[in-house]
Amino acid sequence: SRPITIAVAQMGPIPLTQTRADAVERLIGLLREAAQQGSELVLFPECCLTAFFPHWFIEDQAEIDTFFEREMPSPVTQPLFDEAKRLKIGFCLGYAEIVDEQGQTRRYNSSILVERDARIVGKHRKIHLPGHREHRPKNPFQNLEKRYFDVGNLGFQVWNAFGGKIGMCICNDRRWAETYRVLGLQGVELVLLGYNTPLQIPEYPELNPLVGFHNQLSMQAGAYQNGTWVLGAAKTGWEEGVEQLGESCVIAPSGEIRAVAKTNKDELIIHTCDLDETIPYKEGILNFDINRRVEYYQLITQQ
Ligand code: ING
Repeated sequence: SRPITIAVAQMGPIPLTQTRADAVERLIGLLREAAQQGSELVLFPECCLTAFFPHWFIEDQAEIDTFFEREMPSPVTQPLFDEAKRLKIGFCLGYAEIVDEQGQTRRYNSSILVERDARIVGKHRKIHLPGHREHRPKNPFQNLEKRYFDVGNLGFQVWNAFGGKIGMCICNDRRWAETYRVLGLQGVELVLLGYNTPLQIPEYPELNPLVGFHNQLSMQAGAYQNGTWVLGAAKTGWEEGVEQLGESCVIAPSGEIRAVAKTNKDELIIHTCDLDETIPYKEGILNFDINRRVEYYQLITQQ
């Protein structure tokens, strides 16, 4: 068996009044508690340094840019890296990234994978940006990720880290079968993701009662169909007038839900994931080499 003990660190709301330093303090608290309980890796949510700003229409680009990190680590986030290194614990951190690429300013919804020596060993930039580009003033809140972020340009990658093959995706990525399959084709054994998921879907309120079900369904299907662990960390609770789903969870390669968060606040779920639980699926029923019939799948990659 190849056990890895992971802490899924669910976070309650980050109000606009909370500074990045406040948020980092909370992250360090969760990290310390996770280390105390023997975790090697802590999974933090999507955009875990600030309020989830795509929920509001902001006119001024300079104001929008106040939610982004120009460097990682930066002086305000360095204490998290230092404490993690001292405790010999790795982490996965979601944040809004602003970067100059070939002379162009680019803005991504990003996450990094940091090993136990504080080295950044992987980065993902969210590819499936949900919501809408234009302001919808009639909606109780917005989802302007298409307006504020560029589509990620790093693909879906898998890294050799923590003794296994680790992949990342972010929030809406988890709803797309292709996300898990592209990771699965690279042998992923454990997918780390964070999410900010409102409990209301303004355009389709009849789906509101299913938000929790669809969250679990998406991750359970991805896990089973690709023989991988899938761990999801929520930013939950009432954040600036938007109530968000909690139910952070640990999903096994069998598709079973092994652990779910109980509260809508900061909460740790500690779970030891045996990466060898992937074997019966990867070698057997979901063995891509002997069972997959790619000659019939072309439509999937066409517009
Ligand atoms: N949020 C939501 C998510 O994909 C959403 C958007 C909510 C889409 C509910 C569909 C239904 O979980 C982010 N940040 O992607």
